[in-house]
Amino acid sequence: MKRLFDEHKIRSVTDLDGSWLFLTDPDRIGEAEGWQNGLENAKSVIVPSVWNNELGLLTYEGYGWYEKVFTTEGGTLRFEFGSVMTQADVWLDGVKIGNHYGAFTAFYIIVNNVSAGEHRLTVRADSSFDSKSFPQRYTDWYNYGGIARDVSVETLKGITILSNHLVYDLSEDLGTALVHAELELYNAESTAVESNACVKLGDTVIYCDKVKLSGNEHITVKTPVQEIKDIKLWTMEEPTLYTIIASTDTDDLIDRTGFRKIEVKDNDILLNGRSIELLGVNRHEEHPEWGFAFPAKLMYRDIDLIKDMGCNTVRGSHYPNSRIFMDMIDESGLLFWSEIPMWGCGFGENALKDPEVVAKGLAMHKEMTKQYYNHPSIVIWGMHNEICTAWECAYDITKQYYEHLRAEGGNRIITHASNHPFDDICMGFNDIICINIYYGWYGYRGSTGKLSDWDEFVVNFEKRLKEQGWFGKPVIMSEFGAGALAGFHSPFDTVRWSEEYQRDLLEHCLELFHRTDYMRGTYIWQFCNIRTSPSMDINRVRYFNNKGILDEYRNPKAAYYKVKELYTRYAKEGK
Ligand code: ADA
Repeated sequence: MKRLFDEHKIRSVTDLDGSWLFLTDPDRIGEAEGWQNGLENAKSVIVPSVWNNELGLLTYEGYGWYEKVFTTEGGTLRFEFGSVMTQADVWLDGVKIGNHYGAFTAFYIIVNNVSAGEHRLTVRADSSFDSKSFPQRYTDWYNYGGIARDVSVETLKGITILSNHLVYDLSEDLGTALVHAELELYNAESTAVESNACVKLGDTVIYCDKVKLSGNEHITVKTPVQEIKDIKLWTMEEPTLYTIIASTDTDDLIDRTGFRKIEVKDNDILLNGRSIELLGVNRHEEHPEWGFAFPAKLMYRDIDLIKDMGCNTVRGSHYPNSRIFMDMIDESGLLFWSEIPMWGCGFGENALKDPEVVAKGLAMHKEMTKQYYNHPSIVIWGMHNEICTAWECAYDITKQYYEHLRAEGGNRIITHASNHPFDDICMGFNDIICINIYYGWYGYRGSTGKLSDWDEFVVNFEKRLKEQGWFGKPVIMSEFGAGALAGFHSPFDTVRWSEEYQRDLLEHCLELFHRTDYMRGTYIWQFCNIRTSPSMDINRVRYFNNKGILDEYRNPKAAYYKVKELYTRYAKEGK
């Protein structure tokens, strides 16, 4: 299930989820031996899934081959893959048709002149790392491999719609919107075609005109600006969504959007003109049984738990989440932070100075903004997380990514999550300043390991903000927390790994950040425990990151109830 609604009523779509053949290729001999012409001695697996949950394959890293036979009426086909981890090579009937890098965004491949009948689709997923990988090998989540989100094949006819952004600008009183669409059109025929192209927003036609494209031509149409009155806003309490239907004589694309305004003004974050305090958690789209092939039913459960805790926002750490989850978030009224998997000190200086790596990150940002543009719940774009932002090379990257997100990312706040509060040189770009730091858990130079380190931090960081001229930008504590082993209790408040220590640390932090005027929000690390990479070594008991306020099966720890009490109170009293 790709979305919560049908994206097409005219275009014919065949779901390719379900049973596929699967074979590992640890010696990387498959292509030379012609596996793209048919897999032998393969087993049957269910797609979407990750292979690490198959018996004996938990730690398998490298090539995994998948094959599916399907039937088509023929013509121009568009194959869409929601997520292949991390690199995909794709063949149709033994002929290579495409390649994609990046685990967390969708990609598609168009093939013309396919004959009617049965065909074989082969995918080789590669989960291995090299010096240019995103993320790099050293990372604090599990490196799953496989086809983790849905696959489909569609038949394209005549002039078709590849993407559609609904761009809008709200009036001062937020009651009227100036809207236009950016429609990406493709002629699936090899000869010229003329067609009507229309865009409807709810019941209102905002564009309808004749378009003519030459054979296989690909264009983007920016439609004229229209004024829409009596806008019903997307708010946290009433997240009103509008359906956007783009259509031609032979094709369509359906999506949803919502009208809302997010802005930063005088040390404040405003949603639809109202000051908000971000009360959030970081969440990985991960479960020990399913890895990154996260079931839709459980997504709803996570959202219920997040809302029950009193949160009004989630950070999709550390990569674009599935579109269906974003549909649910749009409906929930939660605000969302979306980012790319540019994670941490895994990206050393060599990687950050490598133009290929930088370009890969930019390509990921481009895919994220293109695919997620219409989701109203996404109010924050995250450029990167905990790379060494004290370095000049990080400054250049940040500038490049910021410029792209500003130009292409719609009405969103742009930031990065920094663990360099005292020597970061990139914060000047950001609309809000976001800090990840773990006093009371990790030992930092100069820290005493006590919770009072936090109080000193708040004072010292304010000094730095003033020195740099950044004071006045809202500050968000984007990560802080402590590990707790579910079920381990201690009456002594200093015993690490106990549920009580985690609860008390979070209480200390939340109370301090809530009463600190220059701070405007918190994202606790983290919603629930996650399986992590063996590269984290003994730092991670059970090879899990245990800082969840729920365990990995979503059972609450003591901190859950404390967070719920505090977030509920903060929402009532305001900042
Ligand atoms: C970092 C990182 C998280 C997680 C966390 C931790 O801040 O961004 O992904 O690894 O540290 O638990 O140490």
